[in-house]
Amino acid sequence: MKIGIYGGAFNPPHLGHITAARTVFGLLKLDKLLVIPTGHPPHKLLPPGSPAPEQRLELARLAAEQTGLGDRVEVLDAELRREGNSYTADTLARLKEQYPEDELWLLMGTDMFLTLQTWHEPERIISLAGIAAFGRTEADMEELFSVQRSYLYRTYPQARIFTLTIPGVVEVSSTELRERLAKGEGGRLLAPAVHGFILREGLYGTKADMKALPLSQLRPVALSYLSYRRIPHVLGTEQEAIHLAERWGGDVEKARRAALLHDCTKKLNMEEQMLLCEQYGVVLDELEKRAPKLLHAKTGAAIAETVFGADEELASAIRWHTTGRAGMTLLEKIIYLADYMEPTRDFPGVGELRRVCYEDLDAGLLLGLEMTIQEMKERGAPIHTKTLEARDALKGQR
Ligand code: DGI
Ligand code: FE
Ligand code: FE
Repeated sequence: MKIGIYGGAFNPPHLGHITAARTVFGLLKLDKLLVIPTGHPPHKLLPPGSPAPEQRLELARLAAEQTGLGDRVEVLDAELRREGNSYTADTLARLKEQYPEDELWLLMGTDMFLTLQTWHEPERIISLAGIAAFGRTEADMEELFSVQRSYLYRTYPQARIFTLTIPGVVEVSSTELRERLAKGEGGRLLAPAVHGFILREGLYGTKADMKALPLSQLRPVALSYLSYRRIPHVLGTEQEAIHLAERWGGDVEKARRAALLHDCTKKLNMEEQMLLCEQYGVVLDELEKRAPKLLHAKTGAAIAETVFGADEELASAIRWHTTGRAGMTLLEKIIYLADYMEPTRDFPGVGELRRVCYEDLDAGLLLGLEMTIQEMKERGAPIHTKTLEARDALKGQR
């Protein structure tokens, strides 16, 4: 196996880190990437709003997930739990013990690469791992990298070095980024989910009011609750909800908010869902106790209300987005259908459903409900009574 090792303060992890990790992973054809956030230097007094070790770990995990590498990327918390920084040479030696048969590659940016000979035991580092250095511009590469490369090859003949330019990598220091975040800027230099976590936790001097977030902040915050693969679905639902609300005279802003939050508890497991139900007094019916997929609509509505200050109309659109119910409000219909047929959905009949929804909303809703009922029958899954009632009520109207 070829294993990449990417250490750093990641305080916070930004788009530059994510792009570099993904690019080096692809070009070196790595099999695995270990991300290692370093410990807090004990001599440094941390400014207020500095993340605690658990928060830095979560930031690194969220950022690692955004590389899209799935379970090929892993965040190690060993260094973070240690007091102060550890030497890279020691970290590599430990990893070499753990992976004796594997090829290790140490990832680093320009500044680190250019000062490698001044690190603790550079020779040991170079004997344990190849060096994968990335720069942001051609100038980094040609004028600086080549000189350093020849120097290292001369000094450490066993060195393996791979240098590359990553165009489009953002040029920002973490210090500057933290200053910008404190002023309410800099979000565009972060993956949205990472930015959302920072806002949620009020890190780096951000002071977002969770109960009154503007859409530009609600979006990253909402995305920070999702698994990486669900993000396109939720953004698609927002887009479809805008379109449907415009078509049928709904409240576009509310539709967007509901869409962004509709699956905010989806990644929680049954136990976590049940805990939320207890906490927020969510009452479950018999089927919901057995079908965990149905639970997230109710817990999502509770979170929208209590954490994000959603009103009853908005919360109710989230509450009924999975099953539907008889006598749905316009917003409930919009969210139910946007969730079902947003652009990233792909199943037989979705094209027809989209067409009908923009021609006759209730006809679209009836079609959506009937398709769900049919699918549940085929899967042999119990059908929620609310779904049957919703269909019957619509049929009775027509
Ligand atoms: O959360 P999403 O995946 O975006 O979509 P959703 O909230 O509509 O959830 C869909 C899931 O819920 C899908 O796996 C099927 C399940 N589901 C929907 N209606 C019923 C149902 N499961 C049962 N057992 N009975 C239903 O009536
Ligand atoms: Fe859902
Ligand atoms: Fe959904």
